[in-house]
Amino acid sequence: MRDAAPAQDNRVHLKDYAPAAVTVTHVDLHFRLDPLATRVQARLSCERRGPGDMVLDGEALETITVLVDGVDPGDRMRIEGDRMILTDMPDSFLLETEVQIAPERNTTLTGLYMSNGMYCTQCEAEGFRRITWMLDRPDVMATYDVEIEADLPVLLSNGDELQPGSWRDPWPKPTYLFALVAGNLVATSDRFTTMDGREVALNVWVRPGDEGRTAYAMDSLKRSMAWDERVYGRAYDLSVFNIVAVDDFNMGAMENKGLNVFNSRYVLASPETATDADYANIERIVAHEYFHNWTGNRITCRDWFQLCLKEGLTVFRDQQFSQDERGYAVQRIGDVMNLRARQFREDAGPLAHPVRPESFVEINNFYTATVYEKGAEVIGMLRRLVGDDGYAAGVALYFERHDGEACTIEDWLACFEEAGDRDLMQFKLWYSQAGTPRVAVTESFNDGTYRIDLKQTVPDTPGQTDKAPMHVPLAFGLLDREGAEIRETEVFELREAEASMTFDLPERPVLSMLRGFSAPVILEFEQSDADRLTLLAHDTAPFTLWESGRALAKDRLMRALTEEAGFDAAWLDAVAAVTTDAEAAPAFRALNLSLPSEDDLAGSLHNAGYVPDPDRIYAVRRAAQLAVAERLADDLPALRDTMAVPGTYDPRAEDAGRRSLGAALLRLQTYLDGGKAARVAYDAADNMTDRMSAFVCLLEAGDESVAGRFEADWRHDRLVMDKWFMAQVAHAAPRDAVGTAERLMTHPDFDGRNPNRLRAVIGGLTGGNPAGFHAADGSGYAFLADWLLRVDGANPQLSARMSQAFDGWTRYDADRQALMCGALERIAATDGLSRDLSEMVERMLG
Ligand code: B3K
Ligand code: ZN
Repeated sequence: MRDAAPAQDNRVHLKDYAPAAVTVTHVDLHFRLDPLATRVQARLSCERRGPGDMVLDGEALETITVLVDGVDPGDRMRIEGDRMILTDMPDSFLLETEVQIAPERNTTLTGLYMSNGMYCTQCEAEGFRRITWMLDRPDVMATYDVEIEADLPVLLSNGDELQPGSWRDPWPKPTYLFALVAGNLVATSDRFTTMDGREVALNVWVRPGDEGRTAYAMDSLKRSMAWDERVYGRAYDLSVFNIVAVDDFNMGAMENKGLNVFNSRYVLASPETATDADYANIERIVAHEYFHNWTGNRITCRDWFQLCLKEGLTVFRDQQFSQDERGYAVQRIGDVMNLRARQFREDAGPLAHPVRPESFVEINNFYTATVYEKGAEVIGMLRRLVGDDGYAAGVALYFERHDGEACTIEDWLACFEEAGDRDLMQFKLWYSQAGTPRVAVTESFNDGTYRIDLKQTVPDTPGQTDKAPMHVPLAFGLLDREGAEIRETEVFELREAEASMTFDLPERPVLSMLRGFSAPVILEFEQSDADRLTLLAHDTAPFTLWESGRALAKDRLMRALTEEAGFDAAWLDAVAAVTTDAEAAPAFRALNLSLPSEDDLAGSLHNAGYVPDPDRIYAVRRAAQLAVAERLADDLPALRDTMAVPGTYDPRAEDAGRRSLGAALLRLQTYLDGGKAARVAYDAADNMTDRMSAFVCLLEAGDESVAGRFEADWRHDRLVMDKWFMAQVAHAAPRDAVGTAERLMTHPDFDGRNPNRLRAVIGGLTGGNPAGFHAADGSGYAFLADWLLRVDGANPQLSARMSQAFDGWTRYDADRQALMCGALERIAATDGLSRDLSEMVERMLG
């Protein structure tokens, strides 16, 4: 695949894809584990598929032997940097290699590494080449036999266990799904019987002492397995499914065949240590990784440009699962909030890229909100266009036709064109055109004719201008002035740059547009307050109902920021009405109370032609919260009482919803009483959700002792302490945020090598405290740049990921731009920068 790229260009291009000349059909691996001198013997069964050399990948390997069919290949083998080139190979041969690696010295957390005395692997995207010589590319799918030799009680790999330490994976898989775990681990075990009657042993492996916190992960796994059978007709296909919790992990989790490796924060939960949000994340991520078994593992990606084929689809599936398990409305609203916060931001800045990128320097930089979350929205649009039956038929055809293959987006779409009998040519632009389309909506009513005019534009993004109109499914409905629905949801397919719809009606209706957030677009629609209030009170579609309240709030905040307008009684009354509406679900009422974030407001101001001032955004947002608190003052104590959840803690969505509204009300109360109620709540809390809610209120209220008390109670627990580190930075007053982060990094429990801990402090600042990060003196930027450089040598994936905090730099005033640009240039000028971080910095500098 790389051979076709010009020699001096380190970019990989989609257009250069070519299948390997020689492929590997079976892999035999023997590991003799040792922290500094692990020996890996590999026997690769190789078969020619076309003319040319065999080019294997290897990184940081000490090569001991290379044999072809048992003999030294002599000058038919050469090693050039990270590649081994074998020339004049026969049509079929056995390649045997032995290498030595040092997992303990591997700080990158890819390949084989050690975490707390445990051996573990992370091979996606290109980590396998750090274990042994191999064709480390997803279109080479092989069966594996693995033997592990080590003086450790638990030795795990993919597939079924033949005898202790010996594993066979009968399903052909690419290298990135390989996994090995060895250590002193204990399992929580259970069983699942598949719909075709096969018994599957389920294990959640953790370090001794953590076994009391695995129940929810196991329960989530069983529900995921049942859901995939019920909804997609997909059953599990091995005799065992293992999940392992690892403390040092670069991301959330990894779907290795039959052996999922998880960041321990997405496995371990008990009521005392985990919040409702943690439980929801565990459920979602366990489901996501499990669902990959079909969408990703059985059918994988031909090349890394097709990453959204597995990730967009699997996110879509985990979102469907969470909707079924937790309720559609709240889940969908949460998913859209997340999409807007992360993907819309990405799409609006220098890192914008298509759902299927066309080139990369380091593929790990493309595990993005665009590939994942926008990729999932594209699947949702596809389903809306082909209908539920068309979607079911298309997916069934995909599984039937491509099982065991490495596929492309074209393969996927062809299934829907055939099964749904639709032309998806224009729809395919969603995969290639970056940027969030804008759809402007105007309406008019004349002589019994109601008319909606629609106009779409797709903004320029790096490397892309003059884009073609997209195929946008717009779900909408109409209400009459009293709020009764007069037209149920229908879908208008916007395909041109401009289009209109007309309706014969006795009076002007109220338009409920973009129901269910049917397309990932920015709607430019200046709807009247009266219409928004009607929708907020009566819309039958929960997403647009919430969105109307959101639009009212956003409008107030934007006017306060740009015109110094105050907060009017009509809006405050509307907020109060939803908050006190005993008929509405508490989780929904809590969502309605959460104002647009500081980052959202900064982006919106920038889009509207203003220069955002982070301090002012912080102050105005607080003023809005205070106004809401004052409006609700009389109701707050009684309302909070009604949200108390009786009985023992249960993470179920209904209880979590009550706790989330209770927490939102406590935040408002804290504005009025300076933390009095929060102090009582902190002392009374019998679960981590309530404790954290009160904790952040007290931090914001400036309580001087609560951090010390929290630390004394929880210092022994690393996952709880991550929350402690993060909350103090995120909820510090902006002027103290950088100082707090600096101070915490000298705390004895701070460990800059542990991604969770590092992300807690750095993310607490860059994501959690925007006004602090954007301190006018540039101290936040200097702090981030220093840390990125410090981390980059050890863990490039982590530094590259965290650097994204700089991607909004062009939004700000000239002084801040100069400071951020200076920080990026300082990074760029540093010698020995990783490929990962240098690509990110170059893209951000443009
Ligand atoms: N597939 C992995 C992500 C791998 C990231 C590599 N940098 C987790 C997931 O999406 O399920
Ligand atoms: Zn995934």
